[in-house]
Amino acid sequence: MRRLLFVVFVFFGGLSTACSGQQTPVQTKPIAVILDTDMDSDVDDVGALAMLHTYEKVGKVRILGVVVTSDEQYSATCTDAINTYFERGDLPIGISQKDSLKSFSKYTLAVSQEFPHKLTSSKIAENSTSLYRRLLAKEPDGSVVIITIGHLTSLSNLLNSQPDAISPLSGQALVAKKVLRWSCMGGQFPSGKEANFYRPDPASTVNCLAKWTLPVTFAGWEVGNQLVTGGADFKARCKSSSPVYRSYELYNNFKGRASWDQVAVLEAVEGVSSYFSVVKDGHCAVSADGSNTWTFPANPLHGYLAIKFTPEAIRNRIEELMLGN
Ligand SMILES: [Ca+2]
Repeated sequence: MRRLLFVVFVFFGGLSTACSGQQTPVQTKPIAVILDTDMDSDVDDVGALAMLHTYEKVGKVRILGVVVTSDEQYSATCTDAINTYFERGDLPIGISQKDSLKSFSKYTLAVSQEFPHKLTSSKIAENSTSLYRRLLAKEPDGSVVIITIGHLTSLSNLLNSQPDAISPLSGQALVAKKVLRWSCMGGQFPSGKEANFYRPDPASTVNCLAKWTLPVTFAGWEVGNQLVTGGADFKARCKSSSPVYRSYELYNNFKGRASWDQVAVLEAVEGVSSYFSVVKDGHCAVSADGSNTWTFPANPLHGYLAIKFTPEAIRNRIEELMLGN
């Protein structure tokens, strides 16, 4: 469940001007992607992962692995089952924690039980820091796109990591060398308090933003919240044998859900394209409690998304990609 504790809209006297002139670069080879997900309480993570698999099938993406940042007991096995359904059961999965796991998701246990996969338990999955480092170390410099659609504990741990047998570089240096950019579902813009930033680990958000030295685009809560997907139309078009279908069925029986996480994937792969504009006139400042504000001075590396095209067109595009037919 996503809760918005409070919403404080701060208007900077015309300073938050959307820049609409950005062009999506011509893509010549698949984008190497690491997805960092909290696939547990909400279901949009399922839609986002399905989108990535669809992109991979058409050659737009090469998924390197999935980081599961969650304390949900069946989050990693559910992720493995979805990957397996999309014929990528070979994808490595890293987890943020093995202890104090809980079972609170409406769909991860059922998907884990009903769909084949190899990972038998979260407890035997690789540590997320190790996986991040291993995947980054073997990729070409400046090539990897990180997409976070959950809280930032694993990314923060990566940035804090020290040289090891995998790489002589610190986590921060390894990221600076190997990563191209970060697409982050998090925050509310221009100001607010959003779950990925404040719950359960706001210090990780502060740390990530302090140590991030590359381009980052924020898909704020207010964008995906306008884009409800996974409803009755989706049910009619999705294969009932799909774990995506099953997850949305179990979550709320196809009443639909906001597409917070799918927006980050859409932007990460297709760029700003015709769907969004990017506000670039400030930077995202995060407080210790995880609340955030878009403020001066401008940091050219920071931007946040605003809807430019019609929400209906974006919804349709997201659902097409979620279907993966
Ligand atoms: Ca999520």
